[in-house]
Amino acid sequence: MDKNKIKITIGLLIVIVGVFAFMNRELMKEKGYAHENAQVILKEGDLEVVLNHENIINIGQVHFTAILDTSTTDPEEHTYTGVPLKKVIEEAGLSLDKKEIVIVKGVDGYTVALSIEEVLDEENAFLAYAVDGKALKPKNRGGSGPYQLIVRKDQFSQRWCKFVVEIEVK
Ligand SMILES: Nc1nc2c(c(=O)[nH]1)N[C@H]1C(S)=C(S)[C@@H](COP(=O)(O)O)O[C@H]1N2
Ligand SMILES: [Mo]
Repeated sequence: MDKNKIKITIGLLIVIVGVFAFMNRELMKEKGYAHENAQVILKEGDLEVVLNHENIINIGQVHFTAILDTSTTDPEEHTYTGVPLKKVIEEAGLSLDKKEIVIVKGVDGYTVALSIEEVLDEENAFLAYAVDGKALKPKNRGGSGPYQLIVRKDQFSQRWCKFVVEIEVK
């Protein structure tokens, strides 16, 4: 091969690698991808930060009890494992300063809004990934995970967003 051909080949390879890196970045921001890969997308304005399971575990897990009460089950206490929602937002480098609400979305489009006061209360709003010592399974395996918002102080669990893929501060 002459020098020009080598240069063109190297140039093409760089472009291809760049395109794949870009496509991968876009894919990471996609909700279905996040759900399948136990990632959560955090948003503040135009800023998007993706946290993976390792990032979330590294925040420092806590165990807490909460009473699950759905339309089909009687109230029952469970022990959940997870991290305070406030710390997830901090881990992503986002600020709650001068914000009004935090919007949590599930992969099915279910959306729950929390006030900043609720999020600042580290005994109330959690991002859970296990219940009674078992990992929360994703939607296609009949679970409510891999992440579920738990709002302990809510009497009913309709605001406990299952399959969390996105958290936006506004
Ligand atoms: N992502 C998501 N989270 C959700 C829901 C939902 O449809 N999608 N339903 C809510 C309601 S109304 C209840 S009562 C609880 C428990 O619902 P389940 O009994 O269907 O699990 O989850 C809440 N979280
Ligand atoms: Mo419900």
